[in-house]
Amino acid sequence: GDVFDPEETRRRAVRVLDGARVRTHVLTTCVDESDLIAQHSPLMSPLVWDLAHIANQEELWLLRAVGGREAIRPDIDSIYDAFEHPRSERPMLPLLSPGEARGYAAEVRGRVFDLLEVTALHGKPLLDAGFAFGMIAQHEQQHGETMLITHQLRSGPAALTAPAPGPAPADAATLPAEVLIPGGPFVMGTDSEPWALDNERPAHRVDVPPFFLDTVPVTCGAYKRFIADNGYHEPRWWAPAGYRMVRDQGIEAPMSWRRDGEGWSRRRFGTVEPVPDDEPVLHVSWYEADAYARWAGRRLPTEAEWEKAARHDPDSGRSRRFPWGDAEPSARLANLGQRHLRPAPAGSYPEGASPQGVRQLIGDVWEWTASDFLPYPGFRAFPYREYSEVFFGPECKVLRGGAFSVAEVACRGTFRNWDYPVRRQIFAGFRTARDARPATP
Ligand code: AVJ
Ligand code: FE
Repeated sequence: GDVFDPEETRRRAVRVLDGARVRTHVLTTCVDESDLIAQHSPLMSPLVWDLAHIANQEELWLLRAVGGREAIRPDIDSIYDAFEHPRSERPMLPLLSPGEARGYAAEVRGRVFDLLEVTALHGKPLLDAGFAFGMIAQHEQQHGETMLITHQLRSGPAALTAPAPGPAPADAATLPAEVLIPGGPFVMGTDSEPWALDNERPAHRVDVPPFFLDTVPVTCGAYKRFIADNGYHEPRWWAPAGYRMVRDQGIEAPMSWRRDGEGWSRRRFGTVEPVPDDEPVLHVSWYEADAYARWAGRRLPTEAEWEKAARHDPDSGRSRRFPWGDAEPSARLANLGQRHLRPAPAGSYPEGASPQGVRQLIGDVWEWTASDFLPYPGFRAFPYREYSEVFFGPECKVLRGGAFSVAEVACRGTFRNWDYPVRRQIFAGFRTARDARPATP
């Protein structure tokens, strides 16, 4: 890898912390104060809770844990501890007002930049290669995504704007439906990515049998055929708990879709539009993704299959950081960073394709995998059990690849996201796979 350069790491820390704060600012100033303290959905916190929680985590980890500084606001720690209060109850807490929360966040950030200048970025695991600063930038950006979900669920006129992604490239219509990922071992996870979080570690070899993977994510057009084929009413396609969920809740389509004459429309960020056939499907639960795949005669890829397709370079035998290689993402390679408020058409980003030609593995939509969220062999919780470890088990399914809503600092080929299989408000879609070897009779 690169020789570690502390000055370059400091500049990068400033850049990613600034970038996160610019986004937080956009998400918390585009609506008025009453919208910041309102609860737009029982699934989400008031936006002003996220804002002060971002600042409180930054104070806890950077000023107190790294810097050894005395607490600025020890009195509010429990209000902003995500494990003490479920989201639905957060509006009733004695929250900081929007003005107080902004002032607190600015105060913490000013002291963090002072600390960054005088802190050696090595010697302690929290400081190595500036890890804690990278972790806190990723945390703020993860809450940026959470706040974007709140904006999607909020009713009322549009508050956010962004240009639409470009049309699909000319070859999108002629891409093969699936590609073969040859069998064999690859290195999953990482020991070398300096800001990788605990659940991405350690690197370990995994043998993956050959399989076929969809070239692009499943589109709204394809998903409409599943709906039209009565897919939501055929129990044979569904995990039993998933079928109970869709029947009990009367679910007939992805979240935010509405029947519109013969077709479908959807509400997104305060506007209503026809559902575009060529866009990756969004706002489906794991149960819906799993049922669609079975209907299509296929299955969801495992997490190891997904990562092998996204990282393994057959020429060198190495696992790379991204499908296109080791270079940082850019606007030509992937739809990340809330540059757009939607996924790009299926087949977009040919320059970001994997060696086998799989497109849009990074960005656009989170991709549900078949896998439970489990620790890698040799996992060690770091720096706190509540980031990953308390979620390990069969209750959570892994999502990979990031979405248009995900910041570049919080996205890489090893990054693991997870959620409950009923969850629909997240920016999740999927692609399907099948075994390359015929099943033995
Ligand atoms: C990794 C997205 C599941 O938002 O629940 C934010 C990230 N952890 N604050 C979440 C997180 C603590 C986490 N996810
Ligand atoms: Fe958090």
